[in-house]
Amino acid sequence: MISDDPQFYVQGVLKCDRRVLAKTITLIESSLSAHQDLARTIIDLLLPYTGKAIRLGITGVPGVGKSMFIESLGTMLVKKRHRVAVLAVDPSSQRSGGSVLADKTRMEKLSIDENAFIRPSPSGGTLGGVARKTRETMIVCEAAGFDVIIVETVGVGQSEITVASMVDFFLLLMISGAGDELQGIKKGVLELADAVAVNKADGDNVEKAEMARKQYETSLHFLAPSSPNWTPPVFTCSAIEMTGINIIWESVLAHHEKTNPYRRAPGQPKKTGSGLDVVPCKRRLKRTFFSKSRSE
Ligand SMILES: Nc1nc2c(ncn2[C@@H]2O[C@H](COP(=O)(O)OP(=O)(O)OP(=O)(O)O)[C@@H](O)[C@H]2O)c(=O)[nH]1
Ligand SMILES: [Mg+2]
Repeated sequence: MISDDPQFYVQGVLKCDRRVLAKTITLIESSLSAHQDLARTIIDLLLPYTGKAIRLGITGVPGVGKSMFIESLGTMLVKKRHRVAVLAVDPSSQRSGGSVLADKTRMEKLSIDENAFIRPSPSGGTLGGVARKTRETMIVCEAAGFDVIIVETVGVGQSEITVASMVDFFLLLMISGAGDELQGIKKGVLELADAVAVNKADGDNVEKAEMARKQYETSLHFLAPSSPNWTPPVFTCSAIEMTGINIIWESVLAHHEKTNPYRRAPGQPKKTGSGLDVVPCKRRLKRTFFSKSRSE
């Protein structure tokens, strides 16, 4: 049963009632115009409760280990008392039902953690449509109190650029032993990255991963940095062995400090007397958000 009372959803989301949270996202993903109108009203009412989360985008070619990396990072973060929401952007996918389960099994620990929430890609649709749904779903998750939102995107074409524009930090995962062409990574994507991590640095692969790390460091040196006060670092990590994950998270936090000096660390209480005019800022954000949604 779909209720048509926006307050039913708003109050449920604010209490982080998972059933209501899932229903709200279903409304956002619905193509019925009545559902979309209701979703828009709900988002409008939830917007004042957002702005506290760190949004992290993760990209890389299929099989590079994005889901496994998110499983490792996510379980580490919930141990640090963060609340983690994981969303996926894959406009090429028609997945629903069964493959939801497939994605969840790759995040076995995270999917059963009460401080985590995993939502697979909305099935089908254009990239613009999927991006709008993802942007709105991020807002709902933030309002529900998730302070780290991780978006997994498949490394094909335009979707990285779209996701990079929606997140605070964009991490590119690579593997060693495959040339850039093989990994389908264009120079443009490397330019968008706030950090690069060579995954699967385990077993016999440790040395090769370190060599690849150095190569990417050199390549990045010749590119214009994404921000004047941030040089993208290059790491090695193993999602399976959970090594190198913490240092990447520290880099996310360092980037957050440097590029958002007025923002709080995720989940931290509001500082009082900061002198910042929050309300006009939110209004501006809201305007930008809706003008973007409409143009898609
Ligand atoms: N050795 C090793 N294997 C890994 C590591 N991370 C992932 N894998 C393996 O790589 C394969 C793909 O991992 P996924 O996490 O599903 O990769 P993905 O990038 O999410 O793939 P798509 O969602 O299909 O794009 C799986 O068989 C994993 O077990 C790692 O750190 N080391
Ligand atoms: Mg995956």
